[in-house]
Amino acid sequence: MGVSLEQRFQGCLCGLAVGDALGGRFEAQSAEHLRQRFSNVDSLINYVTDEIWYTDDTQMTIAIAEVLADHGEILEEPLCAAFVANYVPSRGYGRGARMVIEAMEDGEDHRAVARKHFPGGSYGNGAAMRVAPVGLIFQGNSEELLKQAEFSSLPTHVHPLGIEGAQLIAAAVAYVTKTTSFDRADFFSYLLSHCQSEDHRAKLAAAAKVELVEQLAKLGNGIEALESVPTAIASFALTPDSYTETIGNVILLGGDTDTLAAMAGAISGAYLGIEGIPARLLKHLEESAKGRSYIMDLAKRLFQRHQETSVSR
Ligand code: RVK
Ligand code: MG
Ligand code: MG
Repeated sequence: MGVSLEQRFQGCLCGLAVGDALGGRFEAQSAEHLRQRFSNVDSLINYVTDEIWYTDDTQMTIAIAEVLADHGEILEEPLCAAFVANYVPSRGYGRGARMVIEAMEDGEDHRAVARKHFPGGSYGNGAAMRVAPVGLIFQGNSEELLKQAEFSSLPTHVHPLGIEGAQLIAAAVAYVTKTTSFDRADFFSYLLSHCQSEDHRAKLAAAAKVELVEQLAKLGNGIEALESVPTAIASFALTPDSYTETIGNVILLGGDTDTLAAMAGAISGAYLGIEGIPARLLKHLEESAKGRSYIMDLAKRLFQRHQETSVSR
């Protein structure tokens, strides 16, 4: 396919940001409403004629990518500092995530907040939506990938199902980053081998059976990791050669559209590379202080870090 590793790093981060920003326009809308507005994915993509702004998904991904580019691994203190430095609440955060980051900001015991704000901690998709850079950096080492994905989750998501959602997205990104010719059966068997719980295993097994766009909806469109991670993975596996179909098909499911498209877009971008994202979509991604150019540059820094450290791993 001739896609360089650096292009895949850029495709992953930009694919995530564009999916998040486009999906963010339709967050919490119903599938019925979206289907009335847009007859197909093309009409949804053509709808983008002005600047699109990303949400917390990209903002927290930027924080993780910054830590990995600077340190080559997830370190708790720099990660919490990066979450705080990148925190703009108006971008839209999960209720629990907001409480934890504000505790970090105020120097309170944020670990206790993360353990207690929901029973057993959060199983929201907030750890999965931001984990893609871990998949890029640790693509060559499954054990380290699972550990680092967990470390990247823990500040806000201590529930095992939230952590596992992040591990599965990191594994999906790692797999496709190393793949030139997509093999659906091998992809799902690789991911199933990374499952820890019966819940995620059953959901992923259902995702592996999805062969038509119409079957995606039954996997879920919710804010919980279990209701969105398998859906995003299945959407990519349905249309591995099309970034727009991969993000468009999950946006048209309604619900947690920004996060579904962020996760699906990260996987698709890591497989197809930056050239796989239509230039007219990328051009409309916000060009703020940490907008398109910053994200492209961050992907380069991440790539350089990977090249330096992969030799020693
Ligand atoms: C606004 C019961 C639980 C739970 C538990 C539910 C942004 C809660 C992004 C909670 C993403 C929600 C999303 C999200 C990411 C989680 N018991 N309910 N143990 N654990 N929930 O607050 O970062 O959009 O309803 O930790 O995972 O675009 O409010 O945040 O769509 O899941 O938020 O979990 O959210 P949080 P998050
Ligand atoms: Mg969001
Ligand atoms: Mg969301």
